[in-house]
Amino acid sequence: MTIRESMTSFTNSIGIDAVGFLSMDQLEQWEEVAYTYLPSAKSCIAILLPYPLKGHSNSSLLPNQGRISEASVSYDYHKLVGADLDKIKAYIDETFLVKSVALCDTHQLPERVLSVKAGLGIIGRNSFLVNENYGTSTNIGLILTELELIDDLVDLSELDDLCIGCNKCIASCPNSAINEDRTINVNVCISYLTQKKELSSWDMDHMNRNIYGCDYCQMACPYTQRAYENYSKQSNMNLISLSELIENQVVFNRYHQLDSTVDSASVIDIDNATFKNTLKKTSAGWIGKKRLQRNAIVSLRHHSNELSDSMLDSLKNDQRIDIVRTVENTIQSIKEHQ
Ligand code: B12
Ligand code: SF4
Ligand code: SF4
Repeated sequence: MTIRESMTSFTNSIGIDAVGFLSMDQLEQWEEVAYTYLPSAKSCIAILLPYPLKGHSNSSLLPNQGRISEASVSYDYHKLVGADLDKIKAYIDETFLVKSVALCDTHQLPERVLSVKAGLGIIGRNSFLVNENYGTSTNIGLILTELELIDDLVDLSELDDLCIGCNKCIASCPNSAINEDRTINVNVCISYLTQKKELSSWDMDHMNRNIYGCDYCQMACPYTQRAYENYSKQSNMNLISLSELIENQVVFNRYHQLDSTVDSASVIDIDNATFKNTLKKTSAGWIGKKRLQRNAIVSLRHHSNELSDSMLDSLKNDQRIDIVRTVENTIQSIKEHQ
């Protein structure tokens, strides 16, 4: 058995079937960046962890509800991918007695580009890595290792362009953020807007009731839709609403996925302890309670009614200056649109 065969057999044994390998040469302009994480690196391993993306439409939102992207309402993917990477790293350390470093998201290597080079998919029009089996709904993890895995590397010229150019992702984007060259205009992407520290009035007007993240261009992709059908057949995920979680004091774990539709009030009113046991544990949690509450207030500007107006009124004298600013801006915007 070659080293690569033994690695693949191990990753399969822990439930990961999307795994690819790169030589350091293939990292091209990112090779030097990789050496800052592991100076003695000889190769790179990329893995994909799929997640369920059921899909929704904005019309299914009730008044006073907002949306947390389906990509972010499960247990924090940094921890899930991190746990799998740790198992692979331990296997390499113990079996081959060499050093490795595990990386997920928060580092300077471009995970999607490296996944393409490792043969795990292509870059779609929406800038996502599109994998044949899992579509766009995967999170990526990388391992830099001293292991030499240079045999049998992927020949990129032989890869089919899976993206069928249907442009459904482009049509689905409310802010026309998708460029022609398979990149996005980050400054108008809703996902970025919901993560920003400071929001302009334009930003708030264009967040489209999203409290964290955005899924439209993923949901539109036929590969992702097909992947959900396959995923849901085998999934042991437990869909639960935020209010159910709070009321029944359920301990949120990796098998829970929150309903992406959420009462804006339950986010605005959330206390520290509840936040810590619920949203903080999801992939949306890292932006913190204050920013999620701010975004929940922003979501109210799109559906003014008696309840949302009284909620805004009660927040006018809040102690937190940025909450008050968001409330004032939201009230102003509602007046202008009446
Ligand atoms: C910064 C960042 C963002 C920014 C900007 C994203 C962007 N599209 O530019 C913001 C905040 C907007 C964002 C949003 C989201 N993100 Co983000 N993000 C990142 C992060 C940290 C860095 C990306 C980056 O700038 N890389 C540098 C550039 C050079 O690489 P690139 O973005 O991949 O783009 C290049 C390629 O597309 C390449 N390219 C184009 N065509 C081709 C063809 C070939 C053959 C090749 C080789 C390359 C290539 O050209 C581009 C420019 O050089 C990565 C993690 C990481 N470390 O990579 C996650 C990551 C890309 N994000 C991810 C996710 C899940 C999201 C969100 C869904 C989160 C959410 N719930 O809303 C959204 C989706 C938005 C979208 N449509 O992409 C996943 C994507 C997984 C996947 N299957 O693609 C990643 C990989 C994190 C992870 N570990 O799972 N994100
Ligand atoms: S994540 Fe949302 S706003 Fe960003 S490019 Fe995709 S559809 Fe557009
Ligand atoms: S929706 Fe169509 S154009 Fe967009 S990434 Fe998927 S296959 Fe490509």
